[in-house]
Amino acid sequence: MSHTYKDLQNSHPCFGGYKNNAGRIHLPVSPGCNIACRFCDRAVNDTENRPGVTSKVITPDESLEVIERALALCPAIKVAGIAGPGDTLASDHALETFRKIKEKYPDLLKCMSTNGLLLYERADEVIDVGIDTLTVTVNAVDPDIEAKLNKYIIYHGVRYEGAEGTRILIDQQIKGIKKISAAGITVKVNTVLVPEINGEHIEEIAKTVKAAGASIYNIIPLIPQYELADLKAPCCVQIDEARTKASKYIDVFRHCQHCRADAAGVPGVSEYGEQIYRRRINIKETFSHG
Ligand code: CLF
Ligand code: SF4
Repeated sequence: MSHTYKDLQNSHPCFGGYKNNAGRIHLPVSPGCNIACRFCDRAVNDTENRPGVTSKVITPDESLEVIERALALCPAIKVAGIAGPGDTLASDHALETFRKIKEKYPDLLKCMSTNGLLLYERADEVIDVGIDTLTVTVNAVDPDIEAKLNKYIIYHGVRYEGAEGTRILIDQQIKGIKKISAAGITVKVNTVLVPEINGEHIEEIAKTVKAAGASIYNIIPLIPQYELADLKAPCCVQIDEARTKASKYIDVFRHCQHCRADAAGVPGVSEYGEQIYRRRINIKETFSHG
């Protein structure tokens, strides 16, 4: 059964349901990534509190134990999300985890977040598994702009640098969004706002992803680090302006809490990640979008 965008507004914290205090648990099962965002610092530690940051990857079976603990502590959790630390489609761990969740916790909404490089070719698997909500991070729809945000991609074992890679990435993202939304799955698009790079491009992204079938759009401020460490994070006024521009074309989500990849609880209200995951160790790893 697919959930309409309207239903989700009552049950999913990131699709408008924040008013209903619905919670989510993130399961950090996905290691490794197949693209190289210029703002993604792969050397992170457990004192950081950023999107996608998590201390360790867990197995699909461990996820079920984690969900059990999480539901005992926070019955408001209605959504099981996978948003990192790497890309959810770069390995099979996320889809395998969702298959297990479907069996054991059929009432939890299954929410997946991806960079979209493999979305089109893996769309049938995503649909079969019964993903309820899918988020694709689209930071530009122009390969030259995206090349300022992304250094290279690894696609079918080949490394493509700069605009050669971002052309493939954008093409796969848009085709993937079309296929997934045509199957009745509600799609959200996230964009990391980097005013100097994609600030003037937001309307174009909003328009393009809406036309492809996305229902809701979430603009996330850059956390300046790695190659983009010298840029400034957008201020509240810049974020608000970007959201207002985008809202001419698509519904805009304004309550993002920049969750870690192992967050648990009601975003902005309660946080149980520390208790549920028990140990957040200090290791080098990748991180992803939230
Ligand atoms: Fe998680 Fe993301 Fe699903 Fe939400 S978070 S995978 S869509 S269940 Fe939500 Fe957190 Fe913002 Fe993400 S507040 S970072 S938008
Ligand atoms: Fe990959 Fe996400 Fe990092 Fe980008 S931000 S390189 S998609 S893990």
